[in-house]
Amino acid sequence: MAVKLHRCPTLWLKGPHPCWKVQKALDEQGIDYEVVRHPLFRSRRKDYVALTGQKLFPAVQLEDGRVIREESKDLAARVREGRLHA
Ligand SMILES: N[C@@H](CCC(=O)N[C@@H](CS)C(=O)NCC(=O)O)C(=O)O
Repeated sequence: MAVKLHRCPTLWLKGPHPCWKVQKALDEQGIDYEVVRHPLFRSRRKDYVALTGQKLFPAVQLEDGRVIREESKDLAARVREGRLHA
């Protein structure tokens, strides 16, 4: 089973976009992941809020179900530094 990247649905937004920053780090590290796209409208984001306890994207869910939601720059650094499962 792969880790899950929970993110917004705007897959075409790149550059400094928070979800893209983390997705790019996963790609660069060759980490196998599944993208879970959540609704852009906050009122329709109940599953994501229940999972993470907050509304902002992105978050990474590990194989054991643990969810990591940090500032995207910190999450990207965690991925790059091999601390995703630490
Ligand atoms: N400073 C935060 C910003 C997170 C953020 O704004 N994420 C956007 C990604 S699309 C988001 O959740 N937008 C939807 C919203 O604000 O409801 C980070 O870098 O993690």
